[in-house]
Amino acid sequence: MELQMWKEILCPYDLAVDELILKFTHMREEYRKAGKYSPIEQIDGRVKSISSILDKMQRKKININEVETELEDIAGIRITCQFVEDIERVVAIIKDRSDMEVKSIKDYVTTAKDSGYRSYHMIIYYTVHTIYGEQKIQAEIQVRTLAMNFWATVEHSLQYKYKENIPEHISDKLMNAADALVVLDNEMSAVRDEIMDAQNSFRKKANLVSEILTTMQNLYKVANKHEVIKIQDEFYKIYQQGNLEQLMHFNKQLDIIAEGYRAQSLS
Ligand code: 0O2
Repeated sequence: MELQMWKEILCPYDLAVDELILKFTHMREEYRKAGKYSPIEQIDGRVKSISSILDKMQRKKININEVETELEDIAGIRITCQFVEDIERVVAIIKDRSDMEVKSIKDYVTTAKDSGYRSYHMIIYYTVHTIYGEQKIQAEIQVRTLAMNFWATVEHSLQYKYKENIPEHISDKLMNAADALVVLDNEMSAVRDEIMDAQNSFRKKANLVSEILTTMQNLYKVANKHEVIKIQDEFYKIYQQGNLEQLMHFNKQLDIIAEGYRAQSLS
């Protein structure tokens, strides 16, 4: 097939990957802005390269006419989570969405592959709108923890070097590492609540400080400079004390002052 034809075939997959990355990234930001814990930590995506498509077609004996139906992972999204428990939350979110229809699932988290590989795979149908109209395509979403991702990334690069024949002493070590990562994931789950609490307070504080700074910036434009400097000094004092409750109280007081100036400017 000509290169130009490949580019045309792959164009809707490029769009799907861009859209899906944007949607999951936005989802993560929504959680964070609301001061909530996000089950999504990292999002990556790619359209399979033409050479990888050709390799897989050869390996799976797929005819060129059936490439889009038989190759389910031309568009690939990878969602990385901090904890194993987050994987099922992400899966539930995807199942619940009306713009992503789940076609099939492979749960290599409950049952790892023989290689030691662990990850949760979902094949979804996703509709994109191109200049030629709507197109329903397939995409693979891999959901895994940071630890599982570390292992898979390293092992994938070894597969690239050794093709199918990773030497036994290396695959033994990889199996040991895979077992160790299960232990690591379980240990991290045991302190999940602690870590989530710490991360939530950190984000809440960051959101609050950003809100306060925006209000102060607006006050600079309308309020008496001396008053703003006094408010600013007060803010630094409270910030240094590091007490979230006090910062929240300060933010409320600041809102009342800002509201006063707003009302004045309207009258
Ligand atoms: P790439 O380069 O990542 O795109 P299979 O028949 O097992 O080869 P299939 O039927 O497509 O693959 O489904 P499966 O098992 O769900 O695997 C899909 C993808 O999962 C693979 O895509 C890999 O990305 C990843 N994967 C599966 N098994 C392993 C493994 O043992 N180690 C690592 N590191 N990744 C794995 P591709 O097209 O094979 O590769």
